[in-house]
Amino acid sequence: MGRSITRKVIETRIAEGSWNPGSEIAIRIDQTLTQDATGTVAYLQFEAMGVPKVAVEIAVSYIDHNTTQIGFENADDHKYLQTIAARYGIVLSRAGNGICHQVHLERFGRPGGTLLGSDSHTPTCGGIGMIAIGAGGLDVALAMGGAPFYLVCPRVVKIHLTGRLKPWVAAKDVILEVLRMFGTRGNVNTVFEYGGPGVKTLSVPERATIANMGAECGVTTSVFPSDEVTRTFLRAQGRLSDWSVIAADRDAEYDRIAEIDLSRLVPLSATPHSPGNIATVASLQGIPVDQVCIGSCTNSSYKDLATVARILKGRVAAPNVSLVIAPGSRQVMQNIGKSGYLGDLIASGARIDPAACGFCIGNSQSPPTGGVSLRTSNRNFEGRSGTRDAKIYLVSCETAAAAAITGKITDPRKLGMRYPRIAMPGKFLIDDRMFVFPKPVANGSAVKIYRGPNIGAPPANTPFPAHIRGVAAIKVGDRVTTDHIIPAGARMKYRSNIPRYSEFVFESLDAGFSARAVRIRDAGRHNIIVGGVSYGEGSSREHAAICPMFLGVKVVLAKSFQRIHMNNLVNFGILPLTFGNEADYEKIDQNDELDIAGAAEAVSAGRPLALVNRTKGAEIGVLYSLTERQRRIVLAGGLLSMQRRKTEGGAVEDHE
Ligand code: MIC
Ligand code: SF4
Repeated sequence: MGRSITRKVIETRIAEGSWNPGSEIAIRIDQTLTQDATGTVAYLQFEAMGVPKVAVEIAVSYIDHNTTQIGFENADDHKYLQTIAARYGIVLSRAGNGICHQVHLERFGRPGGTLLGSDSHTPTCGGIGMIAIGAGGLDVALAMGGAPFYLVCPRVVKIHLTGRLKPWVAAKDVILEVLRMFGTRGNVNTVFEYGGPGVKTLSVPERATIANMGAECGVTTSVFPSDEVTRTFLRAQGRLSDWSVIAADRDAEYDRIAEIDLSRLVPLSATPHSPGNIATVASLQGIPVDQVCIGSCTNSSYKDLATVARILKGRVAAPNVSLVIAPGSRQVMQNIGKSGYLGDLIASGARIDPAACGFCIGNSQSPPTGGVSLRTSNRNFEGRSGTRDAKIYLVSCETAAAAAITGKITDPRKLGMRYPRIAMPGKFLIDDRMFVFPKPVANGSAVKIYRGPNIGAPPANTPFPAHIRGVAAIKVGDRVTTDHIIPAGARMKYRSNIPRYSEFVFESLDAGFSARAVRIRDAGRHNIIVGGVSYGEGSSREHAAICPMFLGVKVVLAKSFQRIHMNNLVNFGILPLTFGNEADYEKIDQNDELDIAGAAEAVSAGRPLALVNRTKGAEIGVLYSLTERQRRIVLAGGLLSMQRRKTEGGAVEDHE
C-alpha cells in the first residue's frame, strides 16, 4: 500500500516511535511561529531553558494579536519580543506586517516542511503542503530549542474533491461543508488530507482557508498536495526555489475517504454560537445585519479582498451596516493598493483596520447589543466578539459583501451581478522591510532583554500532590472553550502577567470563580474543575492551563477534551481525567468535596484511580489516557518544573 502525504512528511521527520496511528511519536520541527499573545510566556519559558540560540531552520515571532494598544502593557510586551528575537536569532514580524498565518504562508512556508506554532490556526500552511501544527507555547519553546514535538500519530482521512466551485461559492463554503460533515468534535488525532481532481481548481490561499478552519473540527492538522498551483503561488512570492512536489501515492492508504463535489456546494454559514452549526445562506436570507467584518487569518488574502472590492465597487455599505475590513498582511494591503481595489473598499465606506487579528479576537469592533455580525473569520463562540449577546455568523467574503450592500443576510447568487473573476498578479509587490532579521552576532548575548512592569517570571508549579483533597470549584457544561476559560479581547493585555490574568478565569461563566479558587487553595485544598464534552475547544492559549494552575487547580474532570488544551494541562502539571461513565457527571455538584487517595502513586504506576465524592458519599469511576512521558510530566508539576528540577539535580527524572 502506498503512503499519504501526511505519512510521508511525518516519516521523514520521525525522532521517536514509528508510523502507527494512535501511538505516541515525536517529530522534528523545521520552522516555528509564535504570536504576541502566546509569545511572551513562550519566550519566558524559552529563556528559562538556557538555550543560547534557536535551533530550527527558521523561527518567526509575529506581532499581530494585541496591536490595539490600550495601556502600556502590549507595547512593553512588543519591546520584550523584539529584544528576545535579536538575542536568540528569531525573525521578528513587526506590528503592521500582518497576521502570522497569512504572512507565514506568503513568506516562509514551504512544501513538505514541518511547522509548529503557538496558535491553533497554524495548520493554515497546510495549504502549501506543510505539516503545520498548533500547540501550546511551551511545546513551541521546546521545539525552538531543538527538541522534537510529541504527538499522537494521526489517523488520516482523505477528503476527495471533485468538480469545480460555482460562481459565488467559495473556499469558505468548502470548509463549512467539512464542518457540517465532521462536526467540531470526535476528530482528535486525525489529519484531513485533501486530494482528488478538484484540488487543482483551488489556489493556495483558498486551500489555506480550508486548512485554517480544520482547527474548528479539532483535527491535528489539514494538508494539501503541492502542485503546479503551489508553484505559481510561490513564483508570485519570488520563492520558486522553495517549491517541490508533494503528492500522495496513487494507492495511498487512508482510514476513511470522504468525497465533496465542489460543483454541488452552495453558500453556507456557521450560525451562532458554534462553527459547527451550519445552515445554507439561502435559509437565513433576510435577517437584518448590523455589522460586516471581513478579514482574519481565514479570509484576508489578495483574492478575498479584491473580490470584495469588485462586489462593492460603486456602492456604499447599507445605512444599518458598519463595515470593517482588515487585510491579512501588509503585502495584501500594498497589493490591493497598487491594483486600485483598496480605493474601491474605502469608497464603499469600509473602515480599513490594520493588517492584524483585530476584530477577530474581540479587542476592537465589538457589535452592538444583541446585534448581528457577519464575519469571514473562523470562530463565533458566544462573547468572543466583545459583545456578550451578539450573534455572529461566519460566512465567505462573497456572502459578507452581499450583506454589506443589502443590509441583510443575502445569498450572493441573488445579487444579480456577474461573478467577479480576479486576475492574480504574476508577481506580488514584495516588501520584507517590516521583518527584523536577526544579525549574526555571536549568540546575541550582547542584546539586553527589555522587560516592562507587566512582564512576570515564567510560571512555576509544585509537584503533583500525593493525595488529592479536592473541591469541585466549578462545574461547567459541554463545549466550554478556551475563550470561556480565560477570555481574550480586552483582557488579553495581561497575557504576560499571570497573577493579574488569573483574576479573569471563567469570567463569563462565573465571575466569582477566581476568588473562590484562591480561598480553596489557601485553605489547603485542591481545586478541581468539572466539565462536559470537548472541554477546552478553540484556541491554543496555554493560559487556559497556566492560570488555573496558578489558582491551585490540580485536576480537570471532563467528559472529553480537545487535543491542544489537554496537552497544555499536562504541560502545566494538571491531571486531565475523564468520566468512566458519562452519566456520573450528574453525581457531582459545585463545592462537593472530591478526594483521590494515593493519586500520585497510582499515576506513577499507571494504575486506575478511585475518586470519592465525600459530600455525596459516592464513588466515581475516572480514567486517564496519558503516555508514560505525560504521567511523569504531571507528577513533576509540569514540564518546566521537571526541567528545572533536572537542572538543579533534583530527584525527579527526565521525561526523555
Ligand atoms: C484565537 O483565535 O483564539 C487566538 C487568539 O488566535 C488563539 C491564540 C491565543 O489565544 O493567543 C488561538 O487560536 O490559538
Ligand atoms: Fe488572529 Fe483570529 Fe486568526 Fe486567531 S483566528 S490567529 S485571533 S485572526
